[in-house]
Amino acid sequence: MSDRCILIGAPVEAGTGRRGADMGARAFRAAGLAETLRDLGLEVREHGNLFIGPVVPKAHPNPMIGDIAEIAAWTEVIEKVAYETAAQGMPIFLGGDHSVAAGSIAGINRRAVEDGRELFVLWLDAHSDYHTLDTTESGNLHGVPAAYVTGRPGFAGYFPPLVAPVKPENVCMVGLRSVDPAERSALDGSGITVHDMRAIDENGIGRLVGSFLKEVVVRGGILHVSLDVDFLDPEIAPGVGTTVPGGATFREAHLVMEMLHDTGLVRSLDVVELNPFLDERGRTALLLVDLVASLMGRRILDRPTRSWS
Ligand code: 5AB
Ligand code: MN
Ligand code: MN
Ligand code: MN
Repeated sequence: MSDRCILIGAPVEAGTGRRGADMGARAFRAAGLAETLRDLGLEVREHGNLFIGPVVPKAHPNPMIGDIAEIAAWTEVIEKVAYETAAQGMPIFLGGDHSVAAGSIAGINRRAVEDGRELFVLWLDAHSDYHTLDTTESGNLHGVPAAYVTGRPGFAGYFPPLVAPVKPENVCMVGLRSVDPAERSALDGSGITVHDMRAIDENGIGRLVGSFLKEVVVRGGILHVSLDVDFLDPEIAPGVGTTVPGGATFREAHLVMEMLHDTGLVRSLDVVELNPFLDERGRTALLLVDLVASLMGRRILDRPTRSWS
C-alpha cells in the first residue's frame, strides 16, 4: 500500500439508466475525502476530474445499447491514467458509474503485467456486472465491466482493445444479490469466485474475504478493489441508482476494509455508483469516506498484525 493516494475523478454516467452519478466525484470531495486521508498521515495528490471530448455515436447490433461510443472513449482515457498513476502511488478512482472499472482495471493490469506482478480483483457489488454487449438486456454498460476486463468476447471493435485481461481465477465477487440469468450461466465455470449474500450470511464475510486474501498473499499478488456503492445495504447507503435490499451492513463493510488494510496488498481502488442526486444529506458520501479511511488504515484499536500466509 502506497503512502501517496492519487484522487482521480471520473464523472461518467452514460453507463447507467439514471442521471446524477457524474456528480459522485464532487460529493466525495465535499464529504472530506482528501482531508480524511491526510489526517491518516497519507500524502494526497489531486489529479482532478477526467473528461472526454465530443464522440461520434456508434450503433451496436444489440438495440438496447445507447452510449457505447461515449463509454468507449471514457474507457480509453481512464485506462491511460490508471496505467500512468499506478506507477506513482495508489490511484483512487472516484466515479461515476461502474463502467469506470473497465478502464481502471484494464490500465492497472497493463501496469501490473509490465512490472511482472499478478493482479487480483476484489469486486464488492450487489451485481456481477458480467454481461457482454450481446447479453445485456438493459443496455446499461455499467453492467459489463467485469466481463470486459476478464476478456470475455464481443467487445472488439466497440471497446478499446484489452492489452492484458485479468485472469478470471484472480477475481472474487462479494455481496451479490442481483444476477441476471445470462450472467449466472456465464459465471458458472468461469473460474471467478462468487460469494452471494447467502454465502455471507452462512459463513461470515470475514471468513470468505479472508480466504481470498490469503490466496493473494500465497500467490504473491497485488490487489485492486472495485467498490460499488450498492454492495452496501440501501438502508445505510441510499445514494445509488440501483438499490437492492439485503446488502452488506455497516460492520461487514468496515471489516472488509480493515482486513484489506492489514494485508498491505491494495494498490488501487474504484469507488463507484455514488449518486448524490439520490443521497440524503450526504450520508452515503460520508459513509464511503469512512470506508476508504478504514481501507487506508483507520482502526478502532491497535491489534497484533495477523499473519496471512
Ligand atoms: B452496477 C443489471 N444486471 O445489466 C443490468 O450497478 C444491473 O454497476 C446492472 O453493478 C448493475 O442492467 C450495474 C440489471
Ligand atoms: Mn457494479
Ligand atoms: Mn451494482
Ligand atoms: Mn448501480
